[in-house]
Amino acid sequence: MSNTLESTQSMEKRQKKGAKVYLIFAVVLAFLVLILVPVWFLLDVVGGGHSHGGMMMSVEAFREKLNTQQEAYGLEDGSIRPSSENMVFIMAQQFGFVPPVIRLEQGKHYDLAFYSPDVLHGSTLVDIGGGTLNAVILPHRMTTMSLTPEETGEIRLICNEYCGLGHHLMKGTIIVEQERDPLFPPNR
Ligand SMILES: [Cu+2]
Repeated sequence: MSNTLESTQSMEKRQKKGAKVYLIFAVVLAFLVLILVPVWFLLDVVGGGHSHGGMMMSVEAFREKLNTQQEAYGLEDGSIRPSSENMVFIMAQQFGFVPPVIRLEQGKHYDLAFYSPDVLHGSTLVDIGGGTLNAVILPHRMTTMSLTPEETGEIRLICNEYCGLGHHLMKGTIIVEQERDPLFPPNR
């Protein structure tokens, strides 16, 4: 009788010990994940799309790039028609994208460089070939995203990271224009 009692007690002890080991393991694992998530973000393991995050830049330096781009490719309607040979600079800020309308050429490869001068934003290109492209836009860092639009039409650009009261207003448009005849470039 006392023997059975003893073995039951030691079994309970063992079970408790086992539970403790599990608990410690779980806590350690939770900590590891907690620490690794920001590291993954920086290494671009999570976040999706073909995006590259991380190049630090001052707001002034990025504005300078925007101005140069506007002078070279700005159109009267406020949109830009950039060359695929240069990086396309886009400011993601509270609460909009600058420039708000970007004209790209069908079939050309573009590198879009997003930059946030204020808080964390996320840029999502909706409806490209039935999918979406996402990038996390960290403040004061330039994040690039590659895109080769195959179909003409409009691609919506929205913010996917709550960034304040006007978050839902944060929208832009990419207009994919027909492939151009290199001998007859469009009027600027
Ligand atoms: Cu936002």
